Amino acid sequence: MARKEYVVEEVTKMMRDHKHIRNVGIIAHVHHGKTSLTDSLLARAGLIAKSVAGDVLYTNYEEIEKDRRMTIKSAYISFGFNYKGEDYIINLIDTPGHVDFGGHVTRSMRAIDGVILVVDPTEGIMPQTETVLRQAMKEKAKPVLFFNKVDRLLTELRLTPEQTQERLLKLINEINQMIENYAPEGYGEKWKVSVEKGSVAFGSALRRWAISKRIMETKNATFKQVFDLTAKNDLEALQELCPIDEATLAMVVEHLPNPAEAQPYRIPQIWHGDLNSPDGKAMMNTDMNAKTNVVIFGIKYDQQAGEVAVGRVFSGNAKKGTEFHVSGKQDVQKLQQVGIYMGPDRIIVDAIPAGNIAAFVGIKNLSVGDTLSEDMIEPFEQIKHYSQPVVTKAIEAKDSRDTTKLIEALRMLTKEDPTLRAEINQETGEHLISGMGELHLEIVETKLRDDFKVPITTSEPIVVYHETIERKVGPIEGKSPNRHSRFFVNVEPLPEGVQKAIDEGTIREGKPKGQVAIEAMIAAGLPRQTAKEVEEITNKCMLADTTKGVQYVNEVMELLIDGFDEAVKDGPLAREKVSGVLVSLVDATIHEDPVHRGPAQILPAIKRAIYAGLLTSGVVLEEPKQNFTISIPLDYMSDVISFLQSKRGQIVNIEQESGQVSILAKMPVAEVIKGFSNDLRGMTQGKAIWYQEFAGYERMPTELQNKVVREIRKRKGQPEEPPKPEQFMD
Ligand SMILES: Nc1nc2c(ncn2[C@@H]2O[C@H](COP(=O)(O)OP(=O)(O)OP(=O)(O)O)[C@@H](O)[C@H]2O)c(=O)[nH]1
Ligand SMILES: [Mg+2]
Repeated sequence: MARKEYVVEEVTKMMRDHKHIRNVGIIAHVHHGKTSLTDSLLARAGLIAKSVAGDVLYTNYEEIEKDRRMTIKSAYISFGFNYKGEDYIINLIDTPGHVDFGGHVTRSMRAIDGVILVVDPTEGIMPQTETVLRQAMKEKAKPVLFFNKVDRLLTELRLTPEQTQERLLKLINEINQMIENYAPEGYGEKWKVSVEKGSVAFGSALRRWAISKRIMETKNATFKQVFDLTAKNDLEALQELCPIDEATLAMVVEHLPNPAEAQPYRIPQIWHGDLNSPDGKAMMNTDMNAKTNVVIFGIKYDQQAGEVAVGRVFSGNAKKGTEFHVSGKQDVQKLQQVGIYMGPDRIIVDAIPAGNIAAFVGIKNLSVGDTLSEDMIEPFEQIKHYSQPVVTKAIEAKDSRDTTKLIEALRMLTKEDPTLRAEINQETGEHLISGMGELHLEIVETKLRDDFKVPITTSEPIVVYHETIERKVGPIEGKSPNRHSRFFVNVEPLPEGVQKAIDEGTIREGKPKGQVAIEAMIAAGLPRQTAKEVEEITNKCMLADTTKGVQYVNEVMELLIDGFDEAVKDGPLAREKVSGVLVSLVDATIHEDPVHRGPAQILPAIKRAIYAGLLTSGVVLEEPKQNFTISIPLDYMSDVISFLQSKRGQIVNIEQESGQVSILAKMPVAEVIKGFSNDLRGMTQGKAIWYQEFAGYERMPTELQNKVVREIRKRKGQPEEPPKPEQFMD
């Protein structure tokens, strides 16, 4: 039997034994060595040869990942191993580190109970280190720490043993500080990592060694020996003394919880149904003999099977023929197949019991975050992505006969990756794709060309702006085309705290459901009365109905919501999305005859009122910003700072350490999407290393706004002059 089949057999045998299961994610800043570390675990399971671990980068199996030497998607792999004489299985997720693919990390955190946080101590704690750790904490996934590339401290930085120890201890303190800050209440202290407890390991995934409490105890290894062997460059002896798989697995087995330990505290965090109901109890107890409940956290397209969903089974036993409701919907669908992932391959198995991660085939129209349940249960909390699309490109099939193929490909890609958006510009008919950054879109273009075989042309990148207001106005009137119905609205900025709560997912978009939703709005700073009146939340905008006793308001509410949704998706200034606005309906007269108050009357009426309100208040554009952390030799500092300032950058911090400078600057995305990288590389002779991450939206300088608005309008086939409020008021 091939090794892989043997591993599958081992895994399926073990899947019912909760104590011996670990669901683990590997997370880190880009390139800190997650995939290299994954290799060492796969080598232990016999899936790859020990001699090539750290080189083959098995979970980077897509062509595009090999070409670019980076991970761009999460890879799932289940394998068995023996530790201290007992058999275990790990359902492992190797996540990408680049910020453009951060959505994969967010989604994966739903599936796992613990993480290995990988940190390269030469670079230290980088922006993504903090972001991914925070996401793990939010889903109550417990961390252990792996310092990778420790060889660099010794051979590149040539640190003495004392300096090495000092640097590592300082980093451990900083990470524990972050754990304390971000851990769910009651877990800060418990989840701190420590060398003495054995939840920290130091090593090199590339050179296949690591030292930890376990290695010190079982092999009598010391740091001194590690230093001596590194100095002698005796890698073989080092690997023999400090086996990396043993060090890593010991942390995973000893410190990360098994599913039966984790589910009792994770379920209340991610599922808000009744914990005392039969399904609630089943999930709290990881009961594999109860009804089956699953959360889908990934969708993949497969040549043979089509749409394959990847999910975590929280209770029951998922098998062929199980009938599922999707996210609380009435109708049921039959599961056709379950399987486990082994990196690129999906292997069909008979059943997947509670506490494991599995692949599901045959349930149609699933989206990431959906709940599959045998009973109709309250769906799991939405999976909230933190970043927002900031760059758009227009995209066209070179041959118009490929247009249908292009649309289908985009549909699949946006399903797989909910952080990618694809839209059609109704005026110009062009397809627009929006993503987290340039790399994100570049990967999509490559996939369209290479995987879907659609030759395409694309535009230059375009920035995604928002429209918002800074003062309250109203009541402003909007009339229906037949003039029989009128709506009066106030528009005002939505309080900061409320916007933040929507960003963070504590307030959910859509129609607020129940007292919990109202309390969340109040806690975020919305007055109690307003919170009770909110009818809809879209694009970080709210519609509240403050009217009392106005006839027929309830009858037309669904239409008002549709009109509001349309208005905020397509703002009046530049037809960009409106963000951060509270629209309150304060009065209305509505025609008594339903024939005269259909969609053709009500939608334009409420839209006109909202547009007139926004324009009267003075709509402003907000532009996306990114924080850049740029590391350069000291000599280039003043040139780089002037360059950043010439691009409207704001220098936030400058740190110096042994001839290197690290500059933190907040940059407008508009200034960095064209030629910025080449310029920065050129002026530093290729010595600059930088990372960027989303830093939110900020108001554009007034002197630039006018020009930008005209450019956007022109591009969208609109008259260049933005409309006046009166145009919507007559
Ligand atoms: N010196 C040294 N280099 C390492 C070590 N581990 C990994 N690398 C190198 O670091 C680079 C990134 O390694 P990966 O394992 O791909 O890192 P990653 O975190 O998976 O990267 P992304 O998934 O793209 O974020 C590769 O060139 C590796 O060879 C190590 O222990 N020492
Ligand atoms: Mg990787």
